[in-house]
Amino acid sequence: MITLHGFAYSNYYNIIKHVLLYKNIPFTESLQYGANEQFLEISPAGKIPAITTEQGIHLSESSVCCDYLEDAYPEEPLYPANNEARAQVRQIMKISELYLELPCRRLIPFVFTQTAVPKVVAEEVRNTLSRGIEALIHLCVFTPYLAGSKLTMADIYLHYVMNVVDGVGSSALDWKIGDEIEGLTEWQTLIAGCDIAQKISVDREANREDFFATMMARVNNQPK
Ligand SMILES: N[C@@H](CCC(=O)N[C@@H](CS)C(=O)NCC(=O)O)C(=O)O
Repeated sequence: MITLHGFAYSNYYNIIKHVLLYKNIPFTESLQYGANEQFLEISPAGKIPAITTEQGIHLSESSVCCDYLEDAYPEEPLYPANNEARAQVRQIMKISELYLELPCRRLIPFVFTQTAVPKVVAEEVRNTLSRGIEALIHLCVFTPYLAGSKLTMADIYLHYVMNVVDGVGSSALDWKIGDEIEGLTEWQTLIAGCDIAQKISVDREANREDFFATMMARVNNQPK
């Protein structure tokens, strides 16, 4: 059986978890907050999430894990069959990560410590986000899913990216980023309403306290 390593408060973890549940792939969850030598055997860059396959191979990087799961478990496909359409789905995923998720992540330390974001950082993040927003306006069709009438990996990916955009970016920059993309709010409601997203949201909330206690202990350099 596949093992999913990480913690339920992580949006990257939840991307993989959503794919596993959508494809009905049996898996177990192994709670892991990283930052220890042993975990590097599983995830060489120490990043959450990682999976261990049924064959005992460890894989990290969420988009790599997504592609592995699609290749190894092609039932309930999450990419279109056509090469160009597949690449377009991956394009949305890549843009979501590089130009929405990652710039918003730069703001996490400021939100976490409740300190003001330096102007130069806010400006840089805003500029990068603006490019991501323009790209998504150009690429997403919302009919009703991002790439057409069928749910794809891009829908799962962007849904969890938006956790960080809404939870960190919008509050730190005082900017409702999602509102810039027509159709995004309705799409978010659609995805958030599905059974899998609801279950993941419940599991995420259940992990909130432990996650923040672990992070605080780390910031204060104390064992938890
Ligand atoms: N590119 C990685 C990013 C994963 C990532 O940043 N995960 C966070 C948790 S949500 C993490 O491991 N943070 C701890 C660290 O960077 O040391 C992926 O797609 O899986």
